[in-house]
Amino acid sequence: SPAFGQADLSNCEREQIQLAASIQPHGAMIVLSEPDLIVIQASENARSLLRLDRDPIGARLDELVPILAARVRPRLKDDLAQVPLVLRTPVGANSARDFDAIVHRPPAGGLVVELEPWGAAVDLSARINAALQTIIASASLRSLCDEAASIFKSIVGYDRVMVYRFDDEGHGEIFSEQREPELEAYLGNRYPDSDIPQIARRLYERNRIRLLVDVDYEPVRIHPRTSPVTGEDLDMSLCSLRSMSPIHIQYLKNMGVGATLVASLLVGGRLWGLIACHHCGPRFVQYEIRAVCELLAEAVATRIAALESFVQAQAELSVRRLEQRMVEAISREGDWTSALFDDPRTLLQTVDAAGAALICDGRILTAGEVPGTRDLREIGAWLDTQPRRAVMATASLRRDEQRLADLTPVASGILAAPVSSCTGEYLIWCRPERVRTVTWGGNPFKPVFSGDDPSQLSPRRSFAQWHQVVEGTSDPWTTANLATARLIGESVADVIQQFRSVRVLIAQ
Ligand code: BLA
Repeated sequence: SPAFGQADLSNCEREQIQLAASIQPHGAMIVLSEPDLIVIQASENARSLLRLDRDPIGARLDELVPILAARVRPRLKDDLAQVPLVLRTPVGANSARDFDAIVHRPPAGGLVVELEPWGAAVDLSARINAALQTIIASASLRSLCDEAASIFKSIVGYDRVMVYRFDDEGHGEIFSEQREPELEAYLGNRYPDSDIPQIARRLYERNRIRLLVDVDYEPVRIHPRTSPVTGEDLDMSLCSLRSMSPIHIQYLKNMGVGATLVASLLVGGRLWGLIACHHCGPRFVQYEIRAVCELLAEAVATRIAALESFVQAQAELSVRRLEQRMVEAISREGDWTSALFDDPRTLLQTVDAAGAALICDGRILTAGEVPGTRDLREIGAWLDTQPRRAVMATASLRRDEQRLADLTPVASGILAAPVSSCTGEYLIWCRPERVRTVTWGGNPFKPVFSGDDPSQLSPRRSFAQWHQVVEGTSDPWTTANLATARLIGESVADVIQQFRSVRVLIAQ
């Protein structure tokens, strides 16, 4: 894998971003051996930024910054592997200046102390309270994410705040946005999964908030580069001052962004999305406020989980009602399919499909946007050739069956449930190709740049890239969609079986 800063666009997804070996210059870092607290590594700006009276390497913390040593020592038995300890400490000759000392212990050992300028005390308790109330009261994902963007904008004051949401394949969408009016809107734009490498995503699951103070910074090296104790590069996964990937920085520069603050949204242990704040010029946010952002992001993520499970519970309830309507229809000796198709909202909305069709008893019934009858029979015949499951799904029918490529505009995505043991009998849902459903101010297909030089990375270009990646696919079917489709399929299969046995009885 390419070392930090050595990646190009051909291998940037493997860049070892946690081994940055450098920091951003607004703070300084020292690494201490334990338990004697001797400085074994330091950022090259430590002496000047902290106004130390000697070179820190090899010095005892007790002599270098006695007050910090006195505060850190009693906490050495704490578990500092996941959650850092934060101590506001005067540092420097004659205690020149207050710093936030952010202390944690990376897996290989050694104690990392990051020192950041300490801003004036702020009392955010009233705002936090109000924000939490708003988050908890949000009744839909839409209002929750819109509120989250406003809350973050008012607390951190960046020029643009976006809620960036991932789909099941890792592609991203700007789901909510608050911005200064003079900025171009990104709302609704979508970006390929490759814009945020897997290594970065794993890192963001552990380190929930990242600050980039000034895209034009000169990284400050850590010296010596490898730890004399472990012989390894420092694992900077949990460092606040970690220098960021030059490729990503180039991307931000191309976008005209000066500074970023990004919080992770973890739902059910998965990176659901990001709250990304962008500022046009440099911007620093002190630790205390970042901690508030982390807390609020956690509250937003918890609310997302609750709303998603509520939506799923609602879907299950509507399927139960649907089942009841079908059973009633049979007992009235009417046509049970009317329960499905007279008002097809349950059928379509519970799985977010644009169209649905039932192929059964030699008939085809449809709702919404579906291919023609003959094409539907072709789909049924193709499904017969596939491994039989309670639900079968594809987001790209064209990729799975070239012969059905013409159906892409209406039925890129197919979700199907067998409704009887007979061949060719299915309940089928369709989704259109998703490229059609997104817009960009201007023509996304117009080549903006070509070549694979990071200096040309831009949101517009990566939006166009996204189009190439997802061409011929629908929005992916989610686990929840599959679960709901399975329930509906099973209900319909039950009803068909009952109906057929009733017919057999009547015929006898
Ligand atoms: C990281 N790329 C990121 C992050 C975002 C984006 C949001 C996370 C930054 C953070 O959490 O601090 C992408 N940002 C966007 C997009 C928009 C935006 C799409 O504002 C649109 C409005 N980036 C590329 C390519 C590569 C790449 C092609 O576009 C190489 C594969 C790499 N992106 C890359 C790396 C990181 C990143 C290495 C990690 C940065 C770090 O944490 O050091």
